[in-house]
Amino acid sequence: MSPITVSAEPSAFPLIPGQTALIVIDMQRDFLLPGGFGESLGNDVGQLLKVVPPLAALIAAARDAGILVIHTREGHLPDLSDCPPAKLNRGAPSRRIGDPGKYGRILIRGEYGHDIVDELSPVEGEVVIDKPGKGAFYATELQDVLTAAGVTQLLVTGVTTEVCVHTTTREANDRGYECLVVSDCVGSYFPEFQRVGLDMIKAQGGIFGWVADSTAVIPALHTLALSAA
Ligand code: TIU
Repeated sequence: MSPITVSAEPSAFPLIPGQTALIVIDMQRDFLLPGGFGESLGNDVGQLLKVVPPLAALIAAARDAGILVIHTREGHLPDLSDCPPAKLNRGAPSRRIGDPGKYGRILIRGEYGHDIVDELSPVEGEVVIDKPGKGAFYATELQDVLTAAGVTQLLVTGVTTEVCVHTTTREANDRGYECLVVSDCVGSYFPEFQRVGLDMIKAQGGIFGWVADSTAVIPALHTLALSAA
């Protein structure tokens, strides 16, 4: 089957049937919910919550098209043995990884706050990658999952744009994947980082990826679903 092109910046993005996956980065309660870890650090979680409706629509279109959906969660083992001191000791001393929070121990695997928001829950057959770092390739099985599935094209979504989305996109680009970052399906606590973060990806002829809105990607997924039917 020939590629379906998505209108994107800086150029059209080839969405190749059988070789495309959607990655949903860290849409966790700890980052998104009022009263959670993100908000306790002084962040405006509304900036992230607005990503949920378009991302839910994009995930639904990806499921219809039969493309692989991969979710990631940032977090650590309960004994924190996978959390470097450099990460643990950073940030507000009152709220550190592993401390008790409104939704359980902060960013600890198995806690309520560590899991994905209800609206975007993975369904059976989808891959969930637990990652200790910002990038989804570091110390995870992601590369093996993508290789086994024959994936070369990634639709990248989730939070936050300039942290885990950027790190993962850069890691993927260096590993030879073509990445389309879906602009309204990624979010930052900081509006200026959102804008500049997206600009940085597509600058210099697409220095480490492409950028398009979900209104450009969803019709392409619908075309893919029809061609697969
Ligand atoms: N997922 C992710 O981006 N983790 C962060 O810690 N992001 C912040 O912006 N803090």
